Amino acid sequence: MNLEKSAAAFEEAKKFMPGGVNSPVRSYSSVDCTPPFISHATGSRIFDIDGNEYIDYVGSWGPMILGHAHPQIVEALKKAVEKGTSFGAPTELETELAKLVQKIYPSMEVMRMVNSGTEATMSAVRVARGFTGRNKIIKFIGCYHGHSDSLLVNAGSGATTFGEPSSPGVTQGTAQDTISVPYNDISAVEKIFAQCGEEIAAVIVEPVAGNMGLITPKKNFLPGLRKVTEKYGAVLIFDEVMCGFRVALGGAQEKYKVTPDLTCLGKIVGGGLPCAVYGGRENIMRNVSPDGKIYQAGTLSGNPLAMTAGIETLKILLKESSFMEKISKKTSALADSLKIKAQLANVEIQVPQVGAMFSIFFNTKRVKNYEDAKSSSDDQFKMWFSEMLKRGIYLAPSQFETLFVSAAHSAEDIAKTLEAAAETFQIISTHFKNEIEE
Ligand code: HOZ
Repeated sequence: MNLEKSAAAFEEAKKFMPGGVNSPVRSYSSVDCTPPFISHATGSRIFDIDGNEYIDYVGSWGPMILGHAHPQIVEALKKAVEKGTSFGAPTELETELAKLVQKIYPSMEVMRMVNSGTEATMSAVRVARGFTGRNKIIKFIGCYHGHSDSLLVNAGSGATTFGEPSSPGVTQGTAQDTISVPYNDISAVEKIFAQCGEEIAAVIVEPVAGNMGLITPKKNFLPGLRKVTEKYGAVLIFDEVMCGFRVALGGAQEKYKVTPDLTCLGKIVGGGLPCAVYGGRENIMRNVSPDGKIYQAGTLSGNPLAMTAGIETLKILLKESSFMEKISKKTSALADSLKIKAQLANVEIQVPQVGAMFSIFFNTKRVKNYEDAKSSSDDQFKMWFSEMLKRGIYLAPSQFETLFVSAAHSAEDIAKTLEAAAETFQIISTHFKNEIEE
């Protein structure tokens, strides 16, 4: 695979941006590869400036559930762009998107549009603090809720990939109000509530964790969080930025039948444009300015292009009643086949999957939390990643991320992916066997 042009573009970019990128994981430094610089993408395929074509399982880190450049969305955006790109004033589009979101997420009685998942979670935490008059929050080790200070403590995703789960620059004063607990450990949460429950404003959780690889909630975990937060009057926040419209149309709250007080959505809700939403119980959300005193604002919030892409995406998702069932079946068949290919090559992997999300851990045991995820083999993953890339399969360059299947992935795409995986597992098997024998 030739990446000459990408390598040159990367060198040029490094002069102007830290690591040559605008989001750390894109630098590929964790996998010692040159990141392909992208020229365009369509359907399930993404193309780099060197002319390489890949089957894409990153999907812009989640939003592209319909595949890239979906014709209906492109058409709608073309029309919208001609009417102006930003007004900083109310439009009917915002209410139209809000109605669609509420139809799918009835718990979001009142909501606010923002521009990114980081903004949504940061604002939801502020609202929870303002509403309860309390300071402390509980988050889970390895969950990533964007890069606001309170939430960048024991965080997953790039923060873990680059070895800084608690970032320098977050003051001790801020960090001390964030209590971190192992994911899936309900008794640890109950113990903390028993110690200082009256000081806790909120519990924020990825109800299906996607930023330490994919980790599913144990049966008692989400109901347990609901119960304990209710008991102590704390706000339960579901960060469904990644798993919303992915594990079920109505996200984890629909799938696991646990209703949070506040929900954060992002990625798919903006159809690939910068957009996120936070919202929930009316009596909480009415405290947001100008109805209430909790301040949050944004020039580009409710931007007409983002609203348009979001509206078209949700309309398509709602139109076909079997959409989620089909995409989930496709993803689970892929996950099962990957396990079989690995077994045939004597490579031990775990492939957790829910809905249209899956990930691969080079681990002999089921991964239930951050500690388990961290015990996965980094060397095997690096080899897996680079060999798959050479074979035209575009994966996330870290085990602490999730992979996404779109409606555009065809049977041929899946077959090609499995063929590449079978060859790659064989290479891993031979390499690591030799390493042990040496
Ligand atoms: N850490 C983000 C996904 N979990 C990466 C986003 C990006 O690089 O675009």
